Amino acid sequence: MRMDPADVADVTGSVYTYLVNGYGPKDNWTALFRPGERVRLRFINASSMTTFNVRIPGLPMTIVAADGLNVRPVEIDEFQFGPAETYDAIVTPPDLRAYTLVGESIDRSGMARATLAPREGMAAEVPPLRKRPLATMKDMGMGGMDHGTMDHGGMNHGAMGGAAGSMSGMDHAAMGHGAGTGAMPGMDHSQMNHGAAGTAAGGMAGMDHGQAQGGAMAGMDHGSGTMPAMNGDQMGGMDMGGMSHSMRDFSNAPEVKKGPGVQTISPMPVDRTGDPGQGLENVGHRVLTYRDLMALDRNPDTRAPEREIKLHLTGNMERYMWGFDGEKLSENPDPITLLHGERVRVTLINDTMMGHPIHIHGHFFDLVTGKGAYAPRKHTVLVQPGGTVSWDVTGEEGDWAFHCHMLYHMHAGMMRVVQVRKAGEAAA
Ligand SMILES: [Cu+2]
Repeated sequence: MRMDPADVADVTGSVYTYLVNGYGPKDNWTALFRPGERVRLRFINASSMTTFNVRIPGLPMTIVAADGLNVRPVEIDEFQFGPAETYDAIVTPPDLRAYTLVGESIDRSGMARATLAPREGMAAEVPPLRKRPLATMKDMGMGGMDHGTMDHGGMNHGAMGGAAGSMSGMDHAAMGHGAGTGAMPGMDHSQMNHGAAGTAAGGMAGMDHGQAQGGAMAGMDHGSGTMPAMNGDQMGGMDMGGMSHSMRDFSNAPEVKKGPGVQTISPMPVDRTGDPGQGLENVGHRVLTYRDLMALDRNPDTRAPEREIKLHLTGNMERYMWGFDGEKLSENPDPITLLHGERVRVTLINDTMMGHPIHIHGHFFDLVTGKGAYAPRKHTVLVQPGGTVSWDVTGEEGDWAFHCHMLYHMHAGMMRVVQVRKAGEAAA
């Protein structure tokens, strides 16, 4: 199992120049303001493959619309958005100075840059790219890990000494292994596949179970620190068994078709609509989350859903395969069928380690984030890696494209047709 925690974006700043309104960073597209004036900025992620982190250092943004529909104003300092998402922000630059508009790609390999200024020719400091984020436990679908009970029983460290070192860059600080005592005292390793984590000595060399308390791992004494610095050699002969397939355990996803197109199944995916987005967990200022959004107007349809459709976002990052439920469109051209006017809950489960902006044509859906009749309505939602998102939607007659808005993911097959018909009318 190769899970590269640095594989945050498919196409990076090494090949892309990120643009604002068609202009590169050095062109410095500039919009003018009068100090004290309220300015509405509409941010449209019109890229084919890039999730951006957007901020204007020194200038708070008040988000007033999402995907073109009004939301209750919420003031933030940064937001992350995927291809096809839009946010409208009100800013009120107070003084005669310039501000840099920063659109940093999610992997921090490059930046779109523009300027807000009182006069042409002014420019503000352009902040350096921040440190590249690495995938966390949550990004690997282990966000729902039960911290209450320690169960290393099924853990297979047997294959852990090995070669690829594909987890060598893994952020153990975020995993809480480093802290040992507090962060993950009850971590259930039974769901965790370290099996193919990387055979290289040092593949997980930084992993420190030494301080972990109360482990039930037979024959392994965490308490006394017999393994203060776990590494490939030390783990080489250990086989706790039962873990070899747990990052690809289809019993967690009975809807998913087994095959090479499914590299991982999130063992414990969680609702991540309250998270700020990959890499923005600790940036030290306010970052928008989907849970901050609330529709300004009452939702047009507030009925409870009559049924639920679960769809897994699946992929193989090594082979560049993407699909829904383990199949690309060409393998499963059958439409997802709804009745006109039918109220359906769609739950998306991201079994990959990459965020996917999932988009449906012809509809706005109501994100299920506890906002009742004022659910934020969108046409695209970025499903965080290892995360889930639910939305309720009312069928509108027609044949509608439903797909990941990462262009290459869509082309690879992460796409279906949603076919909506009036009751009693045959499908075409
Ligand atoms: Cu995608």
